[in-house]
Amino acid sequence: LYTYFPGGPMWPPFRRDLKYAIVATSATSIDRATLSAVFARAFARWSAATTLQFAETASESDADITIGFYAGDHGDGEAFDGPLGTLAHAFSPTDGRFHLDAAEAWVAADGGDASSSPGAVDLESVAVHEIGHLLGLGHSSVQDAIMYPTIRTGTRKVELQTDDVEGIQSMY
Ligand code: TQI
Ligand code: CA
Ligand code: ZN
Ligand code: ZN
Repeated sequence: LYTYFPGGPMWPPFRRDLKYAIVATSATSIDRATLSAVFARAFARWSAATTLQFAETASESDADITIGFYAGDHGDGEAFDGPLGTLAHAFSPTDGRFHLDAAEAWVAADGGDASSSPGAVDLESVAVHEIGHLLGLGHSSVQDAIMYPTIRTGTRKVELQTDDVEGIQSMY
């Protein structure tokens, strides 16, 4: 079953149009257009299940959600750890920070399977999971759910499952 973050933080009812900005990309080799497309697909999966809408903005000061790639200690007390281990983290509502470990071998698949190269991590799969956290979901005990706490490397898991949909629809 799905869970919430402790205390059940959520985006308030008058905030249904959320803007996100991709603010730190110098630490990844994935090009900007590909990043925009991957994050747009990941947000679209959650907006399809709720009344929430997401739009990318170029202006960090306009953004509710900020996305960036960082290596090692990046100033928020949650240092990244190099390849594998922690892949990414997101803060609970309404903080909006979503950080990805620049040291991962990120793969931006265009709808097909993730690369099977050793240690490859599918960016869209991690994005869909972290957006769940940004919206206030904790981890699920359902193994197929997007919000389950582990994923096999080299696999792609991007479709919301019934458990994820029930979790998010209980909030939004
Ligand atoms: N990052 C953890 C995560 O997002 C951070 C974390 C650990 C956490 N404990 C938490 C977040 C408790 C909220 C509540 O789950 S991670 C996966 C998965 C990670 C893991 O790098 O381990 C994904 C990031 F589920 F696949 F294992 C994204 Cl998809
Ligand atoms: Ca790592
Ligand atoms: Zn961070
Ligand atoms: Zn998680």
